[in-house]
Amino acid sequence: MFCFQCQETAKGTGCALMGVCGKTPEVSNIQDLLLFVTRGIAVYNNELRKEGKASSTAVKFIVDAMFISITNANFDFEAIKEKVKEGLSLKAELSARLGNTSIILPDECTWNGDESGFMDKALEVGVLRTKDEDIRSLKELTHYGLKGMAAYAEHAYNLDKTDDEIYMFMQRALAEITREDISVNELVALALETGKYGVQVMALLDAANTGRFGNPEITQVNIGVGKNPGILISGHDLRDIEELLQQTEGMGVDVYTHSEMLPAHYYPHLKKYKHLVGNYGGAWWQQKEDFESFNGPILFTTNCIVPPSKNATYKGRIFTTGASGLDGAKHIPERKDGQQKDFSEIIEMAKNCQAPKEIENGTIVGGFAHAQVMALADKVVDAVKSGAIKKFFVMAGCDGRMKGRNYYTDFAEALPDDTVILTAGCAKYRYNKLSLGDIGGIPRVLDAGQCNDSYSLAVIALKLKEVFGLEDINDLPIAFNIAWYEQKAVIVLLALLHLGVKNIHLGPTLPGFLSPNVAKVLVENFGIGGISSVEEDIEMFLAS
Ligand code: FSO
Ligand code: SF4
Repeated sequence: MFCFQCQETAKGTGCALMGVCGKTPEVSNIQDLLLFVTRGIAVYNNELRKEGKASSTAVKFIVDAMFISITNANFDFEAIKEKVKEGLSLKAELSARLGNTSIILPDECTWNGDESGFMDKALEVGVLRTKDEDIRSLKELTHYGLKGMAAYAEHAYNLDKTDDEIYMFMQRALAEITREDISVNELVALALETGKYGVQVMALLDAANTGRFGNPEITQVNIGVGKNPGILISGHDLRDIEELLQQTEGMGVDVYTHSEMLPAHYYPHLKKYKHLVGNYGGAWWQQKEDFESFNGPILFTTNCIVPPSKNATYKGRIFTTGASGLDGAKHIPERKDGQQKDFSEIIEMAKNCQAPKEIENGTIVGGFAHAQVMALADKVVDAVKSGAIKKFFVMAGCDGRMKGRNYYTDFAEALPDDTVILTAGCAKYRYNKLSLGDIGGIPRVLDAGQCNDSYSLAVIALKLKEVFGLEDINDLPIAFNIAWYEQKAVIVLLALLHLGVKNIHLGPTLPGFLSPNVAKVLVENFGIGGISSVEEDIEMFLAS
């Protein structure tokens, strides 16, 4: 195995023996094979599109497969192997549909090995198949951006929002990645173009979420517990939580969110359910402790899963659905024929469980997505004009296990009182329970929602640029100090670069998949930087 797609990659360079995330070599290799087959499907469908014969099944397959291979999403070897087989039959179908072609087909298209050859082939087709480190770095940068894009496209798809332009780009980009003769310049352009579609997919998902559930609004979310048994729902899929809320209504079972599902509480059409009682625990990486004390079943709708320890008492209480998977956990199948997913087994289990143990109490506030912030625009603009707010700090992104992430708590605490933090994603768990106060009624931490709601932060920035009559987004009093972990953060970063944002600082470490030359391009052209000490960084941000 070789994997260096996330921030926690071993020694900052690559997991080669076992994933720090818990991914075994077998799972890593079969994921590599799945991506290889997926690229072949993309090449075929890209060609078929030119002839007006593209397959929508192929599009859905590509989106699913890319999402499955995101960090922490799917640890189920057998399920991924089945997906490879499905991909091979689909590829054969597309090849037949295309017939004779004048293009030179890559190995991704022509290989059709049977199951006995899967693991040998997998060893040839991973990240290290590309020998030149700069080409490899750029191909993977795009590849990871596409994985993040796939995740967001899948959530939008689940809410019946699709966008052919995005799918067409994904297939074209995957087809480009198969090219052995592609140049560094072509790949830089491809990575930046990925950012363009990153903005588009986040806008699509924003429209899907707000169209169905209403605009997020300021909400106090309970972090304590009630007396009923509960179901804990994690991940990012709002359609899943909606159906779970509908199916649990009147059943004497409460629903709690975990980690990235917290922003569900901000949406009018989800918060109306009285039995959506609160948010339980901390960020994804704290799940081993949180799940023990929760006492009830846990449903993963997406990443981030931490495989449970051998002696974990909650192992039998884990369910997965969608792109997520874990060996030993029950997987809830997809919707069929317009029917909802069937969560009855989880609900029955919950009824026989004890209520969650209280681990904290009180509330946290959120719901500051673009519409809510725009509703407060006059107040915000006045505060900036009067000097009450000197600077905004975008601290969106992810949380993770690494000790160095204490930096973000210390940074938030050390920021002067006339600054406001704009956040989205699970990065917020490093400071959303601190008492940072408010500025004239505007809380000093404004949480827009999930990591895809970084789109909201961009919309807010663009609006402020307009209000202040500025030419350049970089002239705003906004600093970007972003924490990353997995590939959704990569698409958010590429999207911000596409919007022209410069001088983004990324931590706690720079991506291991950036070769020194590619890192240099990002530093020289976009001012991308790492982090140093809290004191030095605050001084640097406030001076610029
Ligand atoms: Fe966090 Fe995990 Fe949302 Fe990521 S829960 S780390 S960037 O999946 O997607 O913010
Ligand atoms: Fe390592 Fe991250 Fe890959 Fe897991 S996802 S194997 S931790 S680089």
